Amino acid sequence: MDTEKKVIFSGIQPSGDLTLGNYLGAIKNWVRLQEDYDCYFCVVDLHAITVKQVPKDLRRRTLEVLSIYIAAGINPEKATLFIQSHVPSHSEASWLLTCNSYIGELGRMTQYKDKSKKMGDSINAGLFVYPVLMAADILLYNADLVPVGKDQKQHLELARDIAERFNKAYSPTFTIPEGYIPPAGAKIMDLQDPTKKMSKSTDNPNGCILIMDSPEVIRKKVSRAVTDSIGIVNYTEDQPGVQNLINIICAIKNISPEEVVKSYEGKGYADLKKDAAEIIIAELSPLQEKVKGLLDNKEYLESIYKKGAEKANYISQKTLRKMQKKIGFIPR
Ligand code: ATP
Ligand code: LTN
Repeated sequence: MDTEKKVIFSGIQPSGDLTLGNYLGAIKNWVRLQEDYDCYFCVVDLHAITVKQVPKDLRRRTLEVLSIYIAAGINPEKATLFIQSHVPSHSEASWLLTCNSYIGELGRMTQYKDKSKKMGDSINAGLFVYPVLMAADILLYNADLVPVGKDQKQHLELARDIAERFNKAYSPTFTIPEGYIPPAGAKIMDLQDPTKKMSKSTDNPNGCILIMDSPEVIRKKVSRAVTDSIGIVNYTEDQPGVQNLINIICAIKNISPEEVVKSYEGKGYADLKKDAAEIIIAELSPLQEKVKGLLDNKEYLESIYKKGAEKANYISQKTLRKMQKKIGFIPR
């Protein structure tokens, strides 16, 4: 029975075209974990509007993210796939938790600091309370495990703190979630600046491989990836560009960095890049075909997200009602 399984919750923002980082840091691991857990995978559109979105692009990307989940191998018959804005308890719980969060702890979040630096004077308040909404997502389902890339570790720790605080202030309500950060692929770096995370909201499109990039574009981007002048394929911090390419290969092929390094003895960066590009293409091409097919079948997608929202509404409402009751609201 599903109810005996531990629960997983995770999500991706439809705030830009998804990258190889999103795929290797998050989605690919969800596919591995889905058999053993009761999974909720959400398209977090409420999070996406912390950055200005063009309405028609947001609509297109929301369905594209959902299609990518399915095309990558998430089974909609087993996992619950839904769109965050279809489940009002996320916004409601988020407010309740906002009143149990501190300005100090939110101000320490590096994602907030980085993004607000970029935005200058017009930082919206959503960006500040973003991690509280993320905590609500996770806690409403009493998730045991949250598979995310390394950049989300701090947000996850905050979600744990908020949960513990609420449990202590009232009475045990939430499961304290654990993070699952993959061994390889936890942080895929920008190909043009391997000290920076590969991100869908990057200024330099050449640094970023998109899940939907064509083989030609992938070959071009990988061949131009920044490396170094050492010239030997090694897995060290001193060669962050090469290390990144090795990490990508490891995450896709499920092998260790040592194995990759060994197979390039006596070879150079050109060979590594050529092979990395072909490995990425072989992984993404079948997925891209499936995404295109799914996007042509809006009725099917609708049936999935409607069914998902029904289940998510049912489960999350139960937790929300508990929270409201403990806080002292009159039951409706
Ligand atoms: P943005 O750049 O718009 O802030 P993002 O590309 O970081 O977004 P999110 O929607 O915030 O994407 O993240 C979705 C998931 O993908 C998270 O689990 C995140 O940790 C993971 N992820 C994002 N970028 C990378 C990366 N470069 N390497 C590994 N995992 C990543
Ligand atoms: N903040 C996450 C996206 C996200 C998420 C979540 C991830 C929103 N809610 C709940 C895991 C669980 C990010 O990757 N930027």
